[in-house]
Amino acid sequence: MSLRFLTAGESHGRALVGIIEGVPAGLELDTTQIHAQLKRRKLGYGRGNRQKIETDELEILAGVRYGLTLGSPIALTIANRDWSRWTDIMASEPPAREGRRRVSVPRPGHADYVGGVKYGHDDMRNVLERSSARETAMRVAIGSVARIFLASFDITIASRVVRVGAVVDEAPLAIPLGLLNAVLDERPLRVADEAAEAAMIAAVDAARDAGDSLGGVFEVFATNVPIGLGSYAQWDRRIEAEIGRAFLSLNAIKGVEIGGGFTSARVPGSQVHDAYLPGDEPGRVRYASNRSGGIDGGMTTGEPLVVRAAMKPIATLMKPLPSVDLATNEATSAHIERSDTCAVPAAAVIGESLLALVLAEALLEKFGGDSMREIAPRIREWQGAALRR
Ligand code: EPS
Repeated sequence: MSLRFLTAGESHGRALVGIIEGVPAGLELDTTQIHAQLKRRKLGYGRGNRQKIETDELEILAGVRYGLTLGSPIALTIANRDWSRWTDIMASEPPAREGRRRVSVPRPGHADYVGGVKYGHDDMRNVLERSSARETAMRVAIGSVARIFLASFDITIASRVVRVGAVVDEAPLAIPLGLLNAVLDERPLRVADEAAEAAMIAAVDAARDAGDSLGGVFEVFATNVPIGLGSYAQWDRRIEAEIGRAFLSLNAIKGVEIGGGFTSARVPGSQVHDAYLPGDEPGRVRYASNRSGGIDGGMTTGEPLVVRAAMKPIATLMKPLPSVDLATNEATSAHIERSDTCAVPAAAVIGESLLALVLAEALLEKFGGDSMREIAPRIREWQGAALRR
């Protein structure tokens, strides 16, 4: 494992904390680029009020000196501004008075009930504080370090939303991948087709009015990815396995597709596999299509990576489902926490960071090295060879 990271922190605790280990020395890193990604995570029509409270101020506590990584673990924190209103409820020391904001009625679809059983928590706030999607702010911060590493090699990542609830954007993507984020960061739901986005906005409004929530589907793209990342040689080195794991680790994700995904299961091979055309030099080919989503046989092909993920609707419903008060075993309505109606655009932005972490790990695994000075020439030489195809 060339690159690994951990996060810590509860949604209304003092702060989120993250450590990323394995970043090569000599990478230019400043908080401006990371803040820009954290800001993008907060966007999206249907996001809850927490996004208005938090400013996601990031601090680098270790691993960087004079704007350059040292090769040692990079430690990051993001303070929770909401903490100032939760200091007694989320205090690490024993409280003067117990019981405020205690949760004994689990929200169907969230971690509350199963987490309470697993860890022996009678107060399920001990579960929901960590299972909250607030944690994804730190995963975006850490993923942004990986993204900055990839950008050194012109590998870029973008995303779009293709479904919210029953409404789908089925129009062919007309925006070049290199412009996608610049255009869609300005859109309420990150949707390329504006007519479809208007229908999605109406669906979000209807869900909010009904005290309900909506999920959807988003796509994440990576371009200029070198050929040959991952491997067919061992099950756990197939890069689509790492991508699937990364995306399924994100709150509320219930499905992941690479390229044609489930469509590939419905059509014959002659309409799935990407034919080869003569390349610009012996030994290399050009692809007639990219239905593989940039991955064949466990390895990147050099074509754009295309990952699609399905997000279930947010579990907190303002018109709650039936649940049980586990303190009295009486049937009642589920607990309500402040929440979003729809967070699919946020999940798309978070997915960009998750893909960046997988690709950074795969690059370091193939090209090795402790410093940018050592690694960069190898990667650029490989990219040059691939581009000459
Ligand atoms: C979120 C933070 C949370 C929620 C939401 C998204 O903050 P709070 O609980 O204080 O409102 O708003 O989390 C969920 C929808 C969830 O199910 O966990 C965030 O930062 O993305």
